[in-house]
Amino acid sequence: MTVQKTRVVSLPNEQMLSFFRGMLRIRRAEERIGELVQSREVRTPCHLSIGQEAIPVGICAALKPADTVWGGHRSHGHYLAKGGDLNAMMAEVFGKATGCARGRGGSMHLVAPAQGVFGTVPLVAATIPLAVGAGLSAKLQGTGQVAVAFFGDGATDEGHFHESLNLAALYRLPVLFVCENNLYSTHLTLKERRVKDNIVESATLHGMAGVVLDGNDVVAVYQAAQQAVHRAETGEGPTLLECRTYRWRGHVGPAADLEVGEDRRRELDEWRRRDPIEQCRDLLSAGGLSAARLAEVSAEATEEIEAAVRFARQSPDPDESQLLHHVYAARSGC
Ligand SMILES: Cc1ncc(C[n+]2csc(CCOP(=O)(O)OP(=O)(O)O)c2C)c(N)n1
Ligand SMILES: [Mg+2]
Repeated sequence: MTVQKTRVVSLPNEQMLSFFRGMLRIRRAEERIGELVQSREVRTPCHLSIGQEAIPVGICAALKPADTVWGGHRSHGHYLAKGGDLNAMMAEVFGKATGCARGRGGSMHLVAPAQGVFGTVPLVAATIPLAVGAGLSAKLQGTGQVAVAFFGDGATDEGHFHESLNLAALYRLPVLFVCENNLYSTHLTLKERRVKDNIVESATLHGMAGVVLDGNDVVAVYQAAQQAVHRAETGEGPTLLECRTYRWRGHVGPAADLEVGEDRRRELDEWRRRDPIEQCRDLLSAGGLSAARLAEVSAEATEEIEAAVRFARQSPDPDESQLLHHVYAARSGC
């Protein structure tokens, strides 16, 4: 398995700063959610993507507003990077009526249709075929939209991952399959689930482009996404991007799951040294951005998160009388 180096040109500081800001917002939001789960103020199960922020930020930076993204149980980053409203996400996590799913979904059911987030769904691999459906619709209607399926390495163990790749390749659909390979599916390592560390080879088998990336390098992810979007938009069809990364927290909740697997502590030390946000900060410093400006951006992110927590706390609970609303589609005349 060879990790492709795609960083060929340096990007303008403004672009790097927007990556830094985007990743920091996700990190701070999830750190805060972790604290709120720990104190039991938030009761929804929360799967944190701390350590993996470069993937949603790098991919979504290459998308147009009308493009769609489809995520799973660990999707705060996908929702925020595609432009989902932070207040509405925080309120959803609190189960409030102002939440993006009216407080009915919690952390694992985020939705922002106006920003192209049509639903994150915790059934592992379930949104991969939905992204293919969105790609098919875009192609048939000639909208020029691209669909992105974000999923974990665990999702590639499911049959419909392969069915989806096959269909998308056959019809040359404008789809990006983004595998966030954090080396674990709950507590099972990749080695315990596969004979070979070769997820990317599924691309060749199904007849599409495939590439392995350093998923902690936001510039590499962005540049690979740009190339994949170009392929999608010019009728060359789908791409599989296997982004190697690591989640710092446990499978669910704020703890680090240090008791899981023999190597977790060593791996965590190693991957913390490859922090995507710190790498981006180093590039910005090297590009001449002052420590004061970086501190300012960091303080802004913290303040924005705190404002979202205040918004969520002050929001009303869903009204009990509405419990059965939005359960079934309303048909006229019924
Ligand atoms: C169809 C299905 N099977 C099992 C589960 C239980 N489950 C939830 S998350 C998860 C692991 C997913 O691992 P991966 O796809 O690698 O994503 P990660 O959690 O690492 O981000 C499992 C098995 C589920 N939600 N849906
Ligand atoms: Mg995983």
